[in-house]
Amino acid sequence: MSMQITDVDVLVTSPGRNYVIVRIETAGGLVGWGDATLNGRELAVRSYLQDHLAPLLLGRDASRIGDIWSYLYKGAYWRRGPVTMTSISGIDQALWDILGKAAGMPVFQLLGGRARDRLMAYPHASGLTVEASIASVAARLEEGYRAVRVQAAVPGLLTTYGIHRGGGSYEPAKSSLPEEEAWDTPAYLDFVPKLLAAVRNELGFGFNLLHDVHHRLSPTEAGALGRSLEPSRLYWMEDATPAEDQSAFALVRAHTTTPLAVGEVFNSIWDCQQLITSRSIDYIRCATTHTGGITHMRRVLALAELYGVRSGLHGPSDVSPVGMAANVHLDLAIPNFGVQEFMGYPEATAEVFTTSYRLVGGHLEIDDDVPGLGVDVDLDAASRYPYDRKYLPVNRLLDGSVHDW
Ligand code: KDG
Ligand code: MG
Repeated sequence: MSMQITDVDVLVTSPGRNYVIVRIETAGGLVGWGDATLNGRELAVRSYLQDHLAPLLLGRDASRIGDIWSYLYKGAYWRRGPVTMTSISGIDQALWDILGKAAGMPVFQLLGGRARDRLMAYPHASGLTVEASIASVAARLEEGYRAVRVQAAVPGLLTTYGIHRGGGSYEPAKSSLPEEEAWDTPAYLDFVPKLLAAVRNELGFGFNLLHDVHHRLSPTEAGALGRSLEPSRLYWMEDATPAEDQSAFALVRAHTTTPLAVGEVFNSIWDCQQLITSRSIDYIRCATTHTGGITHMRRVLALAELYGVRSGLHGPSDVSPVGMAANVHLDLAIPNFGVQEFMGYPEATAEVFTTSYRLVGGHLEIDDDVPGLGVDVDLDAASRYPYDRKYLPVNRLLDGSVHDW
């Protein structure tokens, strides 16, 4: 069967939120799908793919995945960055999908086969009050989850990351121009230990509890917070300080035994190198979609394994079901799996995407007999949901200065 690439298409669709999807076709008639969604910057990725990568791929052998990866990465001269790496990721996922289909095997088999039967997933729980947040965690436990991330509205602030004011599910990129949120570090630092202690008081310690700081603190503040959260025995404290300052995490680490997770805004192994090799973190959280695809993520995860760092791959609604499938195949095959984030999707997403993985109770399971990534994309349904410009919010301190969001 000819593996020559004959077509590369990029589709931007918005069934409830925007997704950028790559479709690659070979002369032998195989079709591969990849996710290249970059929340709030979708059209930049589409252009990078359509205008700069597609012409380089036509006529190449789709099975030379590693070579194509290096050609696109090293050949650009301009390395790394979210737009470049998300674009390469979309191509890479589609090529693994094609290889699996050519072999008649799911991608996790090509990666070494199942290392576990199912994946522990964690969803989001939140509320406007401590009581509502506890109820939200309890509802998730009722659904069968063994790990839950909890956030709650900080008293005195009009908006808080992770909370939907009007009820319903939280979606951060919601307006056609960025909404501005207000942030007060002292109020947050005072409130969060009480929130997590209340959750443990009410619901006990028989499940994994996670919290996302979303890059808001200095290393000293984060160290102090981590220490005050120790009695609540978190599974992890996420993104405690802005992620690009790798050495900051050693400082946080020195002050607390609360496990640390970071990486959702990273896009290459170089972003994680120091964090992993200095053992400053416990969980690495890159998304396969933003970190160069399966080819690059498996290197990140292999490096992490060497230093006892486990996976907690990013799985918000802005990683499409295709990108989530790539996460799931990797999670299934690696030795150092920790947990998989699964935020869930807007309802209309299911009209466009079908997957061979599914949520059963609080775990992700995947079929053994569906080759490739096991995803399908309905192009007619996708065309009913055109691109809809949406931005993530911007954050300001109470004095008006821009702060990390
Ligand atoms: O696009 C931004 C979201 O992916 C991010 O806010 C979600 O922090 C997040 C998480 O942990 O899922
Ligand atoms: Mg996060």
